[in-house]
Amino acid sequence: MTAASARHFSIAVLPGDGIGTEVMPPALEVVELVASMTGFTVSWTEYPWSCAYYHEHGVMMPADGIAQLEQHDAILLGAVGDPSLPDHLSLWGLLIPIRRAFQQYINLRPALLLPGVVSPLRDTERGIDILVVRENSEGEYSEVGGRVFPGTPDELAVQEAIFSRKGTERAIEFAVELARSRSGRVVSATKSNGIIHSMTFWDEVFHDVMQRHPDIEGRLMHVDALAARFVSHPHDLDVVVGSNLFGDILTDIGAVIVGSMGMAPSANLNPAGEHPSMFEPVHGSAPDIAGQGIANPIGQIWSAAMMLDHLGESTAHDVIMQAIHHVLGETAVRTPDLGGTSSTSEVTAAVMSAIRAAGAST
Ligand code: GGG
Repeated sequence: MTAASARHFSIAVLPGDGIGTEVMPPALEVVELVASMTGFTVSWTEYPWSCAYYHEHGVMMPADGIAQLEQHDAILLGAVGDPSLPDHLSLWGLLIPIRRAFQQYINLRPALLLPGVVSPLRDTERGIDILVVRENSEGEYSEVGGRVFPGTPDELAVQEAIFSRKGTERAIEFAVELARSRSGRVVSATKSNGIIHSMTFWDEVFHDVMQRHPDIEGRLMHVDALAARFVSHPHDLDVVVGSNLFGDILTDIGAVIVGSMGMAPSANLNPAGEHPSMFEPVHGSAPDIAGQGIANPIGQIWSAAMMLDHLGESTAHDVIMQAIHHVLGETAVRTPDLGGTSSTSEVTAAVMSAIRAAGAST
């Protein structure tokens, strides 16, 4: 990573596949606008690494891909995956190597119900504002294991999950610090009744961390009960911390209860700032709607706003978020996933116009 000169940022752009290539231009357009309004500059370097790239080159990114990305202050990613390639090849060929090489051990995923958005849940009067901290570098996402007797009736597969004290502790510590700035409560997702080695270890580390923070209320919940709680009592939840797999599953629930997978943002953070962090919507490449111009750009725009906040441009972040609030809360402009009829470009235009209007009135 280069030393970011004052208020200029070099950003690596990986649109990826499917709707990733459709929602990325809106996010760049929005960032350019807030940059010009709030006084910073951005240079974009686009990398075509994707399933299409794989079909041409046999790899998701070149051998020096990580070194190329390291030159940038942050990475903005769209979506990766295509039916023409098994998902584990695209995920392990691009996203996971980036997360691990850059020690992006926190995946921060907000589930926030915005005004004007209809949740599938009946009772949302008390709001939904959950922040999930997903451990992002180890856990169940592991290449340790293998197959024995392939292609025979005795075939078997072994998949090991890896939980280190360091990796578990730093994810829980991160969640505790977040909780301190919010409700003071953390719920930890476990399943130690069934998964008796790694999850009892996770619980033990959670207890150890909580002992160091007596001001924070910590609670362990089995992930099945917690998943149900996301649906039955989302207003009771604030900061939730979970392993790589549990965090991934809980955040899909989080995304749909606040209206749509198309809106959920995420940040893959290297908290020490030694390497670039990566920002991407929770949604995938959605081949079913790709090419129709109806993908919701808000997840990508919101992810870009999280990137700006991470880079220290909190005013720009707030301007974007206010514009999103305005479009959803005050207008009927929304894509079909939110029950509307607007296109990707109409939603983008509405966000841009709300940003301009906010700029004109200050
Ligand atoms: N924008 C997110 C995306 O493309 N995700 C693809 C995927 O398979 N992600 C799995 C994961 O985040 O663990």
